Amino acid sequence: PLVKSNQVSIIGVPFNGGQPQKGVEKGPLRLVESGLAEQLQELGWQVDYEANEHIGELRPASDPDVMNLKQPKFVSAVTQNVAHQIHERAKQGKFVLTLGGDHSVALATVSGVFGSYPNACLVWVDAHADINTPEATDSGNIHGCPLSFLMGLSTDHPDFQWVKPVLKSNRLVYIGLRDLDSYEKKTIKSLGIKAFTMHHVDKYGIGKVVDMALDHVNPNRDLPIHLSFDVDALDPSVAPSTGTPVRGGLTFREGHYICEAIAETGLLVAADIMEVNPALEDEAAVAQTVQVGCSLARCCLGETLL
Ligand code: 5AB
Ligand code: MN
Ligand code: MN
Ligand code: MN
Repeated sequence: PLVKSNQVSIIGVPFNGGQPQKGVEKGPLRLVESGLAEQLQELGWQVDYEANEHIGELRPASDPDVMNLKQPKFVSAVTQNVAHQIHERAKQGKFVLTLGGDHSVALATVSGVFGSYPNACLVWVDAHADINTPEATDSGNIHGCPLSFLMGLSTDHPDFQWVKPVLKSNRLVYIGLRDLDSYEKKTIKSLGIKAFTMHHVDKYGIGKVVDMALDHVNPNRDLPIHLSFDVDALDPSVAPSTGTPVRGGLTFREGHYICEAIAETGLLVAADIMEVNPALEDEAAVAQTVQVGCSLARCCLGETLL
């Protein structure tokens, strides 16, 4: 395995500034309170946990929209900060497990992980493509934009000059897409980004889809892998407590299979579990979503490998 230790660094990012709904900042603590760290210890990992409970203090007094984007200074300050933290942990040879928080936090995870592993590839599991530019976004919510910054498609926004274009189009693959904006469709086609939508999951089955996805971004199975898992990739019946649910998603097993199969390569160096929102739906739905988040994380760390 590429991770040089049995150490996992859990990075909690209690942040909601990339979208309008309150509650997603409570995701990391709920995942940890439900026993995630202990569960990983039981799998043989040495676990440390950084809660980042004070990142809310990075909110500036005034944060008007800039180039359509909402709360750009808050998102930028938090993600730049956490990017450094993640880079440090990855450099120490630790597996980095980031708990969101909304998906704008991927600005931090991908910047930090690719800072340590420049030849890494990114598997993005999501109902959405999260590749809007400031010009293209209709919502202005930055959780729908991180990949455009990370790929260098948005270079002129004053608040995100720190984000380096670390991600090449042939090192990104999507699984689970089913709700794309027209600009996103055009971009995926024109850049030739490999995308396995739910249509492809139905057509080929999840086993073949993961094989094909890895064949594309990691043909010789020798590059580090970063998995960014937005729980809205799962069907809302599986993960109801999330801000932007879309019907027709991955089943419980399909979601877990992705994590298991990638863990099995021995190349996984970082995983993000994003967009769990404990303030949405009833308490049973929240408990279900939190449990699914924990079990996806455990699968990333080898739970189901023999
Ligand atoms: B998520 C939408 N494309 O830009 C936009 O949940 C949705 O991190 C973005 O995948 C969803 O607002 C962002 C309509
Ligand atoms: Mn997302
Ligand atoms: Mn999504
Ligand atoms: Mn979402």
